Amino acid sequence: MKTIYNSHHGAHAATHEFFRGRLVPAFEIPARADFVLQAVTAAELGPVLVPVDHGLAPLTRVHAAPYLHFVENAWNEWQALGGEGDAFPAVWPVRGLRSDVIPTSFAARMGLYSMDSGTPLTAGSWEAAYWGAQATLTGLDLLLAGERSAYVLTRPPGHHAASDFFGGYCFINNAAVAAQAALDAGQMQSAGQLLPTALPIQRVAILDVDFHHGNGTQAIFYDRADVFYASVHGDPQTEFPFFLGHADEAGAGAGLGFNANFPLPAGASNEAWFAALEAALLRLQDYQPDLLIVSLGVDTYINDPISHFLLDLPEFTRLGHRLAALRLPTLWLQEGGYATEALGHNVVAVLKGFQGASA
Ligand code: SP5
Ligand code: ZN
Repeated sequence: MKTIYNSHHGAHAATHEFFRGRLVPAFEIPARADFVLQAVTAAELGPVLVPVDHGLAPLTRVHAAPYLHFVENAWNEWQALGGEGDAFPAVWPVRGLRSDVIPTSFAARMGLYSMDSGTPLTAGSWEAAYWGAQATLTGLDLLLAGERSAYVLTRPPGHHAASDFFGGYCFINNAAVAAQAALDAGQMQSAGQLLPTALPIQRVAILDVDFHHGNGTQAIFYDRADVFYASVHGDPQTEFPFFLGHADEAGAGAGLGFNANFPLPAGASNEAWFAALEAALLRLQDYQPDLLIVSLGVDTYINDPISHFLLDLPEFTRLGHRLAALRLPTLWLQEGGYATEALGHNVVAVLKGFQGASA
């Protein structure tokens, strides 16, 4: 399996984040990807490629242009104001306040375009996130050309980012960018504007196995039938992102029936986790997707410092093995996972499990 490595990820390097009234050392740090790259190389998973630039257009298919423009320029605005250290939002347009008038104030726009104060915006956030999306699109190209799978090694992660806000360490929703680009490629193909590839895509499934619910991905496709989203995650009653991810969120309008959430209590057993996965996969297989995108967070790991599931190496291998049995072209996207030194081993266990089974 080829790895597409976002070699710009280190440009996003927060030192601290807010937690319980204090700045604590950041969890989503460059060392995460460094450890994964090391493990991928040591395990001889396959060639490691750099991203090809596909430009901004595929990002604007799922993100609002003013939002992308804001993130791209936020650091310079912050610097011009004399901002010291990383930028954090402090005020949000909650219920009853207006979000249709875009204030000129930078502080106000930080809030308008974000969901939490736990996501530092740094000098290189845009650069890292932009190239993460490009790495994602480069991985998708491999699948469109007929490869069985590819792994996108990137950070910051993406699944909490919605059409017009960042949060949960995420700025650009890579899973959404990939799903939309895959559908757009399928569309061009049926219109005869593109040479037939090995893979005509009309239906995309996104399986999100990160500990946290992918509120951004769900929201982007909530009213659509051409992308099915399924997630197994910590119950939003107690876990981030708190305000989305309940079992009764089934999609809306044309999208009704194409969203499936499987929340589990913190501390859920591995047996419960795999039972929820099976329930998600039943729904996913009913959908008969042409392409599978996996939001691969390994913060489900038993020793993750901010999450509360109990998966360990054998379970990660089992996950990979199980998903191989779906026999779908599979794009793996790196999401969360904060037990930094174990991260590479956990990811490689999943991908080796997948490869071993599909060999
Ligand atoms: C992609 C992803 O996994 N995003 C997760 C975002 C979680 N944000 C809230 C984290 C709060 C962590 N504070 C825990 C401190 C424990 N001492
Ligand atoms: Zn997570």
